Amino acid sequence: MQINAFLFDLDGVLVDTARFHYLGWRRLAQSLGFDITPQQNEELKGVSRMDSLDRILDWGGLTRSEEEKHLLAAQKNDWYVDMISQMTPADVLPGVIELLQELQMRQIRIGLGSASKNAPFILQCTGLDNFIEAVVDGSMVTRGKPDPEVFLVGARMLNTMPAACVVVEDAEMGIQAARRGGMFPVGIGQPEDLPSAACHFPSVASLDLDLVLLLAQTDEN
Ligand code: B16
Ligand code: MG
Repeated sequence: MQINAFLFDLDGVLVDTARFHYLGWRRLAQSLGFDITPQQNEELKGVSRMDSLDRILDWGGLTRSEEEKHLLAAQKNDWYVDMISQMTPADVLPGVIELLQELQMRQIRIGLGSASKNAPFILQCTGLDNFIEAVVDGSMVTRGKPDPEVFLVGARMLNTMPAACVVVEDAEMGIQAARRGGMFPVGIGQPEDLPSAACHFPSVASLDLDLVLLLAQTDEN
């Protein structure tokens, strides 16, 4: 199948916002009397805001009512938005602009499938909104990754068949979402962290576009 669209995850692929999520969640945990480690933060990659909070409260051995949880999540998000509002085009990860330009030259359409409700704001701060035709963020879907909804909606917005899409993701749950949606999943990171990916690259800067297109176009899954 001819590939005619790429759907990108945001955090960990186009920009590094994981460090800001960590600072926000850590501050929240500390305000509740415990701490979270960088390893625990890794487990929150690609996980929605409320699901992240549930995991964190669990790690701290705490339970909170739904109303309290919404207040805690809003507090963390206020701190997080303060940090991401300082982002500029310089915060786009290496190799990303070059890849997006190359895709545009080859007339391959570009979409975003992110769990983050802040995705449109981050795209605007970093200038990435100039490249991305279809944005699907956490406020537009009801089921989080590994459900394929976020990518299926993106494919539909781009008028593309799922089998004609490549998904670029840094989280195993996102890779699984792409697989379930019938798309070709490219992992950014280490193979041991992304066992379901069809191929891997350590970073977007090292992604070999010709190789990905060759593999995706001959993929029989
Ligand atoms: P927000 P992605 C995800 O973004 C992050 O990886 C994850 O850590 C975060 O909790 C989630 O977005 C929700 O973000 O609180 O801004 O709505 O990797 O799917 O682009
Ligand atoms: Mg991610």
